[in-house]
Amino acid sequence: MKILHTGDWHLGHILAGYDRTDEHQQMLNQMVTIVSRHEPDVFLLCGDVYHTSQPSAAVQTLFNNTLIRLHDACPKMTIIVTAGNHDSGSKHEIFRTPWEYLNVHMIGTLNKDDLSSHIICIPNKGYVIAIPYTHERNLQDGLLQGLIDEVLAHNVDNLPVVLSAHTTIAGADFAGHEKSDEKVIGGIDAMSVSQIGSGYDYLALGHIHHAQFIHTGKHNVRYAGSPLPVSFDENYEHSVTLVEIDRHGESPVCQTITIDNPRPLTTLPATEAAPWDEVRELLNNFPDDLPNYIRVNVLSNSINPAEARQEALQICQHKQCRFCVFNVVKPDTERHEQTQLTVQEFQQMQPIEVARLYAKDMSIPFDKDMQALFEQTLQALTLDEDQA
Ligand SMILES: [Mn+2]
Repeated sequence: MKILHTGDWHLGHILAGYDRTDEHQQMLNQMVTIVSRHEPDVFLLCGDVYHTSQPSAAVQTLFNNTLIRLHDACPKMTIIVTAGNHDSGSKHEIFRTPWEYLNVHMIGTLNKDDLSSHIICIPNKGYVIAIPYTHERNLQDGLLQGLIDEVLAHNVDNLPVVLSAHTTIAGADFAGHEKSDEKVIGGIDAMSVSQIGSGYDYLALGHIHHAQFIHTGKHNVRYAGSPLPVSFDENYEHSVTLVEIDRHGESPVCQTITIDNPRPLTTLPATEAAPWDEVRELLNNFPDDLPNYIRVNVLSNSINPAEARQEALQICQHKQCRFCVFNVVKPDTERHEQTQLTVQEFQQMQPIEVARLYAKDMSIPFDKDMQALFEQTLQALTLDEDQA
């Protein structure tokens, strides 16, 4: 069985106010080309089709037209699309029945009343157990193992068994994702790969945007990653994965196919932040004809970000690039000099003193107007408290 494993398309994503439809269109064209060239048995899209649960009509049309093009590029191919945490699971299934006429399976929500509906049999090729995003607790009580066992009981021909899920697996490289700690990524609690169960030949994952294998001793648990970067911190190569499995019990053979990004996300400088004079120079020297998105990291404790940002926008005005983010990074020494207080000291301070210290640490001017505003707010709050 040959599977094209992808996920996290995030169609409809707007980056710093810029519409990304053109890039998405070019990425989707590449998908169609890859399908015509490799003719997979299964096209597996593991969640986060859209960036929001309310994609525009135009974005939904773009996706639906793409499904038709993928089908036409390889009519014998089974297309499986699960919903991710960014998608609306119920909307994902609205046209589930008509799509089945084109061998497209739209799996949006976990159907606990009919779990077998998640098993998709690809005649003479293999099985795919397609699980959409669902709260992690739903996956931790042996539910997946039950489904795997059900497939194995029927799999008399020893065909390959693939499981797909949209979740956070502990031990993955989460670079590029916002995290509250090492356990919760993009709002999904991490689970260990052993909690998923065993007996599958390949676990196709969505949610983490960095393409990677999860270390299990075997190369059979993988995030395909997103085909295009969604944030500036996803500064790694983006691709899809072509997976081939001969028979149940045999190791999958994986090949990554790079997706070209017509508008790369570029951070200036590429590594450490630098003073504005240097960054301005980099921006001035940035080639006029490159359409990249730009983020700058400026090292400073005194800069006026509004003014400097305006200057950056002016420099970019006559270039093809799209200026996005002006990020001010404080020098290390400054950051370390931040005020440290004991709990006792803190409790003895007046609110205005705390505010003054905070403003100093954050390099926010705390002038007479700000002081007056603070006193006013404090008074209003104290009044509220008294009334309550
Ligand atoms: Mn995603």
